[in-house]
Amino acid sequence: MEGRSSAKLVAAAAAVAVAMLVLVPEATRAERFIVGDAARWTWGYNYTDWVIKKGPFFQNDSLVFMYDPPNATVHAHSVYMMRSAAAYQSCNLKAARLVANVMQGAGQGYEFVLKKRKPHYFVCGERGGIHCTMGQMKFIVKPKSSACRDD
Ligand SMILES: *[C@@H]1O[C@H](CO)[C@@H](O)[C@H](O)[C@H]1NC(C)=O
Ligand SMILES: *[C@@H]1O[C@H](CO)[C@@H](O)[C@H](O)[C@H]1NC(C)=O
Ligand SMILES: *[C@@H]1O[C@H](CO)[C@@H](O)[C@H](O)[C@H]1NC(C)=O
Ligand SMILES: [Cu+2]
Repeated sequence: MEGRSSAKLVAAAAAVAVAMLVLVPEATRAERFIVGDAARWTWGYNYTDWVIKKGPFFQNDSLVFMYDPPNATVHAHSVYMMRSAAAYQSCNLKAARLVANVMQGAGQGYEFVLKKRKPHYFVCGERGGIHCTMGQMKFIVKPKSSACRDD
């Protein structure tokens, strides 16, 4: 009798453990990435290459843009989101949306949560697009569904 009820308890505990393993990760396993890692958000770093090495990215992961506010020796940077692949390709900022201004990369940086499963076209908007064209300060991230996270 006693053996059977403790076996039941063990089975119930195991069922709860399995349920938690299945349910918890989806809701909580968002990752946080410092864009460019040690290089941070700066002129001349290859962010396209960084995306290839860091990816895939999943929905609700976040990207942190870190850059110092401008002064006599530090150049200004910013973060814009392009509305189309064509604008991204040509670094045409006309219709771009400001994500973080030249001051917002300071301190802990500016955190952008990848809420939507669509391509996000990030660029630096400084010097009329020159940081985007010449400075390589541009990259595309298309988050996958978190259900596909397999690690
Ligand atoms: C940046 O990295 C990408 C992907 O690895 C590569 O295709 C591209 O040629 C690199 N750009 C430069 C300017 O080196
Ligand atoms: C992403 O986060 C939001 C808000 O915290 C949450 O409502 C949503 O279910 C999450 N989506 C995924 C796919 O994890
Ligand atoms: C400019 O900013 C950088 C980084 O925040 C800082 O290290 C440097 O001392 C500042 N220079 C001047 C001239 O204020
Ligand atoms: Cu820049």
